[in-house]
Amino acid sequence: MSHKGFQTRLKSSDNTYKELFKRHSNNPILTSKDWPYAANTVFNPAVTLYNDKVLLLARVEDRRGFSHLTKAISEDGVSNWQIDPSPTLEPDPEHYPEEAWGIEDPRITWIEELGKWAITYTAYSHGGPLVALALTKDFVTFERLGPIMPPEDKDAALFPRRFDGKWVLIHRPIPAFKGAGAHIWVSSSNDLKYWGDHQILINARQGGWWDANKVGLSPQPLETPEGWLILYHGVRQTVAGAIYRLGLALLDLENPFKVLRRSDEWVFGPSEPYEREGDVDDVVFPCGWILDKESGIVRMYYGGADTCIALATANLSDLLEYIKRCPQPKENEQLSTAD
Ligand code: M1P
Repeated sequence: MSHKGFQTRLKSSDNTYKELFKRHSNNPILTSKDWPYAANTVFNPAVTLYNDKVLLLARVEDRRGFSHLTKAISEDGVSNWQIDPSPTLEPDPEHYPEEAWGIEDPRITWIEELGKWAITYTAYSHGGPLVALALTKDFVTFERLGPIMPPEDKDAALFPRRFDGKWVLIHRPIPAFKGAGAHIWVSSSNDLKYWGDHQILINARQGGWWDANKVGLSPQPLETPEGWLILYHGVRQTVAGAIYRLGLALLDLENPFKVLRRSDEWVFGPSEPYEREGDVDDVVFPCGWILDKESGIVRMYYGGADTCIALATANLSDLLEYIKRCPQPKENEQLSTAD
């Protein structure tokens, strides 16, 4: 580790790691026990503000192992959740065969130009997981645009506006070529349906790195005065299984194909019992975050161990101060796996 790398480490004055995110004391804030109907697990929720309330669109897994999406709304984003009494968005394999084994891991982006929310989600079937898109005005009725990326591809979210006239999508394909690594890609489109200009945005590192071999976007990109803040997961394989942790990156505000900064360290990882033990141990997996503009507090909603929903908060100013001290990726580093 270079001296420069050492300076960007998250350290407190007592020589322990400084935590940017603080877990809520009520965690886990939602489990299957809170659900109005039988569910195996509730996890990996997308989040947006809806009528000034916090709206979660949770992944709900049934005892077949198939998932659907159900919304939960709360004034304070912590308690008194009004949960739909039945699935809000269900797989529809008759019309959308790519959803035969369920729909998973949504991300929500408000699109001002359309006056609609865009929901990107993983549709799962015999063909493998792929990225699908639906639009909604009310989280009651949904307009499906169907598959927008072929398998295997997931962990996708849209930017809320066009860049040079084009929509931009972040996503994570898995290459058929073993050993190539699963990287985060970025693509653009004129119409939200047909995508091109594909390129690697954030590469999975190699070897001993916490984010070696497989990374994926976590929540939707967050617009800040310094650039688009990106929270992504890195998957470390160990003899005891995988560990899902989170890192930060910053993209250029007017050109989201350009990475300005990327953290060397993870900034959040499984440590509490509800993150360490569940259907899949050692997983923290956010699919949404929201910024309270008045207080500058970012609320990150995440799945714990593929079993429950938890909340952690951070000051946007701390996140930006940290990421601005992180290394600037070298020219062409996005295409290189030499790390
Ligand atoms: O089990 C951990 C996560 O595994 C998958 O994520 P990814 O393909 O990005 O590694 C998803 O199934 C996700 O839902 C799950 O939380």
